[in-house]
Amino acid sequence: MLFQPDIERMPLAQLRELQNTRLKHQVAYVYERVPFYKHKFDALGVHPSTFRGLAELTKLGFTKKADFRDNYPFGLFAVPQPEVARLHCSSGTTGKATVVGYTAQDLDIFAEVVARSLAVAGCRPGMKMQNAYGYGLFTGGLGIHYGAEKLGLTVIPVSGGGTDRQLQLLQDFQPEIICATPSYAQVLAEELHRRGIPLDAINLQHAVLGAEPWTDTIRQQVETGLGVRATNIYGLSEIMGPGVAQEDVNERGTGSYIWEDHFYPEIVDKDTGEPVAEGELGVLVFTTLTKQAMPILRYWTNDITNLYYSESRSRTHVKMGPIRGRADDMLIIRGVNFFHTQVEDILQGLDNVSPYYQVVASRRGSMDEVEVSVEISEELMRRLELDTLTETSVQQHECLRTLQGAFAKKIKDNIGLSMNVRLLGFGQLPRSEGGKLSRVQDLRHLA
Ligand code: ADP
Ligand code: K
Repeated sequence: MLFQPDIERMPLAQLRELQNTRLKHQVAYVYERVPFYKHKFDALGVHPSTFRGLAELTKLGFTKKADFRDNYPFGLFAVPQPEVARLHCSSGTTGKATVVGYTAQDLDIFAEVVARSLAVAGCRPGMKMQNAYGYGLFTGGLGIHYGAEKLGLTVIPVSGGGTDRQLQLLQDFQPEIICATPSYAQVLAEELHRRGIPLDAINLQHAVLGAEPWTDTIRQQVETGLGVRATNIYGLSEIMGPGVAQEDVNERGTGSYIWEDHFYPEIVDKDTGEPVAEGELGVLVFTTLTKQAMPILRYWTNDITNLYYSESRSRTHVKMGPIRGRADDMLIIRGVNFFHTQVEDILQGLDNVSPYYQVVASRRGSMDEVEVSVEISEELMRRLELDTLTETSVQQHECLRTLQGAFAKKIKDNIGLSMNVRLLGFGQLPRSEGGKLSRVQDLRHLA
């Protein structure tokens, strides 16, 4: 099902024309209304009367997180406050939260791209959706909510957390869809199993997961644990919120469509800011094409991914690969760059481990060290008759030492770094409490 077939299947040439017209308009609009952009464009020698559109996009420089901070709270707004229908904040995962605003038209478009995304995820009018994204200043809850209503779903606005109630509602209301962060969907899958609730006591078919990086390791756990097909939804407050990009339920694993008619994406080199070749990894940069309250030109998201026009696609829009992590989450260990999602990826190929892990970087003397903690599976705990797992139990069981060695070797082979592997018992690592979960700790500045 296509929510907006004419847009979703628009021939690329026509899409480019539409983007070009919208971009020129957006540039003229911010030049007139937002002093930040006027000063910036004056300094860069860009003027709306001569700006040629997409061909000159890179002339516009970048907008960065610091620009939001410097203009806190409303300095980047392009409309007078009475025309702002709603305010949201980014969740502030990295530093001070940024404020974003929407006109009534922005909110309509927000709902439209979310509705489009949910349809791509396999949701159909008439289905029930349990929305376990946090409601409030975070764009996730309300963003999904209005898009779901627009598509014609019955929304259950439970918000994040409260696992007992979540599981109860899944059984009582029989929703076909759950929306959550991937780390919270893991918790729901795990708890369902732990409490012995059989899969046929619930009716889920689809899980729409986003707001943090995740890999196929989690997809597999959630899909089996909840009996769903799990797809990726991506977005960020500065640009809109969830619904900037969405993975197709029938094209899982091949990337997520970016809704290019509203959000123009680029990938640039994280050090030079220069555009990279199609398919190469780099920093994702977005330009809004239709925003009224807070248009943002060339926003440096800090998210690392790649863009490509995939062979297998039912829509014309570009796809982005999974977010590998944020540029500022990337650990540089003894000169080697790596993201925690690479560790997550490796877990999938290993037996007897759970999909829970944590990465801690520290410094001993002048040496960087990384410790990866991973939980062994519940099943293996049972087989070895262990309640908890300690260093001694690892020494006592040869199979645990083998597992530890195999994991360390896979890390070394795949990432190119030696890391200390610590095995933990099932349930010993922190779980999501309903929102985003941090899986990396960098303690090197403490040394
Ligand atoms: P914050 O940056 O404070 O977390 P937001 O709530 O706006 O604020 O979150 C947007 C960010 O969340 C993105 O820039 C990205 O880093 C992350 N994110 C959102 N969706 C996904 C996704 N599907 N996969 C990976 N990361 C995601
Ligand atoms: K953000």
